[in-house]
Amino acid sequence: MKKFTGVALLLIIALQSFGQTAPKPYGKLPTKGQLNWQEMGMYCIIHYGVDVYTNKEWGYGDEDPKLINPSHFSAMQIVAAAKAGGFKGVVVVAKHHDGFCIWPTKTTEHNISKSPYKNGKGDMMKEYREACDKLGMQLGVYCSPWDRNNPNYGTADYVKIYREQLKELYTNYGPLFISWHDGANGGDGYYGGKREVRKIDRSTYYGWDTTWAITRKLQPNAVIFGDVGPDVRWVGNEEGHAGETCWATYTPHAPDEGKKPGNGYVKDYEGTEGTRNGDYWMPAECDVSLRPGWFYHKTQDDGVKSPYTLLDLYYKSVGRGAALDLGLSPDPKGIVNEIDVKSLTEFGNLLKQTFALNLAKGATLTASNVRGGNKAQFGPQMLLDNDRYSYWATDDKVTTPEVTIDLHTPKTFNVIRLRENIKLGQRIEAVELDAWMNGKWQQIGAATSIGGNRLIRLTQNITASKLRLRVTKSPVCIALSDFGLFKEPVHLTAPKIIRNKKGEVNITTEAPVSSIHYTMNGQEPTLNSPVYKEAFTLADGGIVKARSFEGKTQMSDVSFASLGYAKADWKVIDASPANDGGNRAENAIDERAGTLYSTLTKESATYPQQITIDLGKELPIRAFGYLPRQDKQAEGIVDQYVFYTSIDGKEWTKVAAGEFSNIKSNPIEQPVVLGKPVNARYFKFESAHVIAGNGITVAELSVY
Ligand code: FUL
Repeated sequence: MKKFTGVALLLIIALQSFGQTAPKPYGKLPTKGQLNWQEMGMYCIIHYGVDVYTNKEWGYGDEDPKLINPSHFSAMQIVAAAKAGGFKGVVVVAKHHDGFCIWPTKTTEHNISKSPYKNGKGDMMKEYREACDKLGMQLGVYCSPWDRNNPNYGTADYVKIYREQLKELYTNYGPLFISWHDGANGGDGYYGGKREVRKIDRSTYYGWDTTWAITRKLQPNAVIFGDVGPDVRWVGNEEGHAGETCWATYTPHAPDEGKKPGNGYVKDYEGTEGTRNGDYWMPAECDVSLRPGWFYHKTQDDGVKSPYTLLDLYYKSVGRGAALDLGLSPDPKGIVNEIDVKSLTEFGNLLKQTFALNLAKGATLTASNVRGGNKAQFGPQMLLDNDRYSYWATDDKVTTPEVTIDLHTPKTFNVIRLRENIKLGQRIEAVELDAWMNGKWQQIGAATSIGGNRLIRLTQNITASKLRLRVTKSPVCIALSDFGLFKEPVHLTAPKIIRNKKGEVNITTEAPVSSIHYTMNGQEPTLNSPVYKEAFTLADGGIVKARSFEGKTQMSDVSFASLGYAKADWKVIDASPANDGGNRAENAIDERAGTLYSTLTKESATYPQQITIDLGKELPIRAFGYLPRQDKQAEGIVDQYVFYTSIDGKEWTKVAAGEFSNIKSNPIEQPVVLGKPVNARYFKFESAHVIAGNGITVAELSVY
């Protein structure tokens, strides 16, 4: 009997301290594929295809496969560029909206075998597979659902073709970590020569459930990305940032009440924050391009994001529990341009320098509560091992515990990292962080929605030897797996370049620096370049590059502005009536991106609508620029345009017409380069089509 009680007692103790007492999971939980995706944190999406040679963002579908003849295509070089940036994988655009397939598919003739590349024997997907294997990178695929080439697009036959394409990609190029499904659809296209608009029901046409079942079967460990997931959701912008609060759970909603949401048919702005206690574990992916556009355009060589801009995006995506999906754009030669490689490599180095050393290593941690008193399994020292799934847990009733971190000696840091063991769900809603400074606790930071990864980046360096983390809101007991302290290398922020309506260029910095140097010949500013002392006039426009310096050794990233003609003497001489919200036509030429010319009305509008401008004198014109509204609204954004010019304001010549591709998701300035330069004193911007609403909106028009 005695023996029996002893064994039972031991058993009870054992059960209490191990396994059995682990907290109950909370809410929706990630799958194996989603855990892998979370651990990756960042990957690149590669856009290379016919658009590189036609200088478009969305090909029409009538492009000649013979355009694909790159002299130096190298999947190794491209994947290595991503790796140098610290990225863990690549998503390859195997087919974009233009329908051209970069693998020898059996589903359509419109593929690489019809191109001169390797005499029609090429297979770029295979080359990416091999490069990823050699470099230890993961591979994913993007195959555009919208296909502007396929004659069957819009019918059930096309959906079968699309699924066949996915099957080929899944079968021949796995293992894949992601299958990426785009929601974009502009309607019109070549469609086998019909050149017409084809409308689909975005809620039902693709039969997503059936398509996803194919992914599950052939690539069970891949996550499926789309506006509606189901594994990873679109964050709702192409700027690369998630919400300050960002939940891993999400319930997508259709724009129209009672309808089923689908890719391209969702209230996409809701993806930025996600849904607390949403119906699905569906964390956000932040896709953003290294360049202004997704495809390579020579004219955008100056627009490559700098290492510190990328670092900022890293904090706003990966640092908010989302993933960073950075667009790389191989050039016409078929490789990532050296400007891009330089920025990627420097960004990768910045990440390494920042995160190599966890300054909290070796600290003594004291928690206000440890689950079941079982320090060996649930104690706070679990925060400092490198295991994302070992964790500090509290008793069921304790939801707002705190832990002090004694660093023993003063440490200087500006980044704090927190992670939950997401195998038990996303639990914590808010935390606050204090440092022991000048004899008392002082709050230095706070965060909401912790999840798989949360980085708090302080605007100042803090030096302290004792810290305290307080969980201030959680519906259940906590399961926190990581506490990190890091310090970014010292850096100067790049100056801002702004031109006013008078044509004066101002270059400013957030804080004083010892000097700002600038160039106007396209070259990188050095200490030998002219020093910026005061505003200067740049009537004819040009490229201004600036950089701040502290002493002789420390320098910032280069900032850059491509400016058109100054607008001091410009006048609006005619325009479709502005609405009564004060959105006058003059706002389109006031050099302020934040003000709007708008003709939006509640009633239906009549098109075309236009704005006509007098430049004050005759000027040679190479290109126009249309900057859409920058306030995240879609109403009135023009996606089909015509530009006219005139010498005398009476006789007009149509000099350009076309489509602003992808302007909804990526509302940057749209360049319209003329076939050949023209001389004119007047120009007219006309539109007969907008992406939403009745009427047009213009943030700014420029002439280059
Ligand atoms: C968008 C597309 O329309 C763009 O062209 C690009 O491929 C981007 C990644 O997704 O929705």
